Amino acid sequence: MRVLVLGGDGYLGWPTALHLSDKGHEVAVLDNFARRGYDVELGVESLVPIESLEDRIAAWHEVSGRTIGRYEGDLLDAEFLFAAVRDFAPDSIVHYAEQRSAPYSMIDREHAVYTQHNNVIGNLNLLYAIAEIDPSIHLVKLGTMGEYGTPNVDIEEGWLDLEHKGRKDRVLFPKRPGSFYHLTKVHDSHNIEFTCRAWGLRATDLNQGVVYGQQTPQTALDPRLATRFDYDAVFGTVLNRFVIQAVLGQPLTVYGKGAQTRGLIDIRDTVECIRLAVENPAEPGEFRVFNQMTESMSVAAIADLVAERFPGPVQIEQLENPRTEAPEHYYNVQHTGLVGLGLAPHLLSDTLIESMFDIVGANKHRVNPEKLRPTVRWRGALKS
Ligand code: NAD
Ligand code: USQ
Repeated sequence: MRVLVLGGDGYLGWPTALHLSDKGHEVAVLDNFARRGYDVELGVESLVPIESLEDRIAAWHEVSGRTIGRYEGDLLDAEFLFAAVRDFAPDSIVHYAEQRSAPYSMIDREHAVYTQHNNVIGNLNLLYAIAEIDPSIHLVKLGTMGEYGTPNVDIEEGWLDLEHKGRKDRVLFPKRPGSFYHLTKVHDSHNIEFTCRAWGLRATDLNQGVVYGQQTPQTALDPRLATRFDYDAVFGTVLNRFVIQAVLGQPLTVYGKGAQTRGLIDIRDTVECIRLAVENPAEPGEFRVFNQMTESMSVAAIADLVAERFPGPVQIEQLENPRTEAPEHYYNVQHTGLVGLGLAPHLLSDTLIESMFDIVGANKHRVNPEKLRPTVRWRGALKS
């Protein structure tokens, strides 16, 4: 199949492009390098050095003999986006190209507006491009488990069968997101569901949990194929940060008591989930939702796991939580859809964490320890 990966220069987009190319698909990536720009803005860089997109693609050609196409530009530039979709004529578009950090979206008004504009309008431009150029293109959109928040009932896969005052309907599962970033994914889901209903588009919305890990079989083939690995308090995700903090001899920064629970997924499963979604498309007019996570764990349990596996002393520190989130809550998520398509999850009981210690150890001189502590507070940018 022909697959266009939007955000293909990012943490997940690049390994996804490699995985799909490795499996024999014709792949092109599109990116505006906004993510590399946030690094400059925040004064940080990926823990593992990454090559330019051009050099990565050349390295993949050298290693595999396969070619990946490249489009450099912004989803907000509709003319560019339409031209890219027309030129590549994909069967499927995988959409990763959004500002994805919750803390970044909560820095201040400008960052909230940027995030909502970039994500919601970029996605809307894409829906128009698909509808006008070829409505049979299958959209595989990255959403987030954080769309649901932490309701006091089981979380279903996107839809809820509802009985109210004796009548029944099937409705989108209620959403209660926890940041302006997470809210963009809710807005996207609504826009996508509407276009499936109104225009007959076909889409898979993947509500993904927190991703951990840095290597896939393809990125490990050559150092030039490495994907980025974020450790800072704005873009680093929790398990990756705890592994890095352990190796640096820094305390693991548990926010609050750490009783908040999140869905998790190994990066190797992320890329496989995308392949499964692409190869098993939604029907025309269908808005299909999968919860893309493989296990749930509290933040405190993640810290304990890292401390237990690390072959040295580890200190766990409970910081005042800079975010506004439920300190303790019920959490039970349905996530059988992707397993039904054939996903065989890698769980944390595998040896992954140990292999991450080595990657971090080899690059730890690149860390700026000042960037490890959280500085963005959910209430911080408000005047009162
Ligand atoms: P990332 O920031 O590393 O990658 C996103 C890429 O999209 C970047 O390369 C960026 O330059 C590009 N981009 C952003 N806005 C763009 C625009 N307007 N036009 C063109 N390109 C643009 O993020 P990631 O960690 O790879 O996440 C990818 C997707 O998966 C995001 O949508 C994110 O919300 C979702 N997701 C990520 C995680 C996680 O733990 N990393 C978990 C759940 C969901
Ligand atoms: N946390 C800590 N200490 C840290 C970092 C985080 O206790 O040093 C806690 C947070 O308070 C939160 C949890 O760990 O309760 C997860 O935080 P995170 O930064 O790992 O993840 P989050 O902000 O939710 O965002 C990440 C990705 C985002 C994706 C989301 C999936 O950046 O793109 O959408 O994970 S989910 O969490 O399912 O919504």
